[in-house]
Amino acid sequence: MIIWPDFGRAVHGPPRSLSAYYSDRLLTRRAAGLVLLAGLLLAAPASALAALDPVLAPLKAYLVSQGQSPGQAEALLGGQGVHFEAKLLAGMLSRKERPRDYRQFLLPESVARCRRFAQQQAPTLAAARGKSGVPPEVVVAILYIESGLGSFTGKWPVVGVLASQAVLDTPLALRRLAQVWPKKQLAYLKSPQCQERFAKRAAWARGELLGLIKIAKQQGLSPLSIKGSPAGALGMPQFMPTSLLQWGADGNQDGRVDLNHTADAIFSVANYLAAHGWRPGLDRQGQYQVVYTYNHSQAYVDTVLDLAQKIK
Ligand SMILES: [Ca+2]
Repeated sequence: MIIWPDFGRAVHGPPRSLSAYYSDRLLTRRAAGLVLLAGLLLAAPASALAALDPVLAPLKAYLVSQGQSPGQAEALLGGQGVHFEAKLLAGMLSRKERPRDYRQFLLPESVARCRRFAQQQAPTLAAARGKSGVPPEVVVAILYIESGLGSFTGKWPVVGVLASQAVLDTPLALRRLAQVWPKKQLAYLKSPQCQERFAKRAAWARGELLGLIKIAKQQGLSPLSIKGSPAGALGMPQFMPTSLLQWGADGNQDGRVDLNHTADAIFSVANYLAAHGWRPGLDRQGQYQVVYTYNHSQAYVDTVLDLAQKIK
């Protein structure tokens, strides 16, 4: 579930309200935000911000406003490997998302791999079906397309990629982005459409960053240890953090949801689909509508349902 608010994919829950810390020329409360932001930066001890990438520094005040201690916020944003991912973002955001080629997922070897997985995990898949009504082949098809059944869950530090997206509505981030942005598309970077898109994405990413912090706390992990996709999606089903919090399920009943664990991943996908309307006996159109909530792509949904049919 790679959730891109600006590409029309699923966003779960309403956009988070923007903090005044982030008000800048992209938003309406421009002057007040800049003054407040400048004040916050000046008020912080110079040494405290030394380890922080200056582009990410505004997030510290936001995290503190959301209940983190200054020390926690600093440790997080100044953590190893955490910096503004200008090149990654320029690559992701400077062009329209290209339609993905889904044909590979329907090749005979893909189907064979899914069938082997379905056999190996038959008891877990059956238990998940018993609880949710979602058939094994649909769960397996989604896990295969999302992460190759766990082979590609992403190696990006999720704090860094979410924090980078969370400051997309600040002037400093835009300046850094402009340095690596394709020259032919610089006019777009400065356009109101782009600024509106970035403001939405930043608000979304701040919510996901808070979600990630919550997950880490629940699981007794450092948020800095969590790896995921370039957008911040996690584990075999590629849930965003807030989706994990809302629909993650503890399949192996060890008291925590670990989406890199097969049983938890299976139960979480089944739980998500059931919560979004999957019922036994749904026709193809009904199934389509449910899977579409997972990823707003026609090609994606068709491939999930076609692959499921072949696995069966
Ligand atoms: Ca578990």
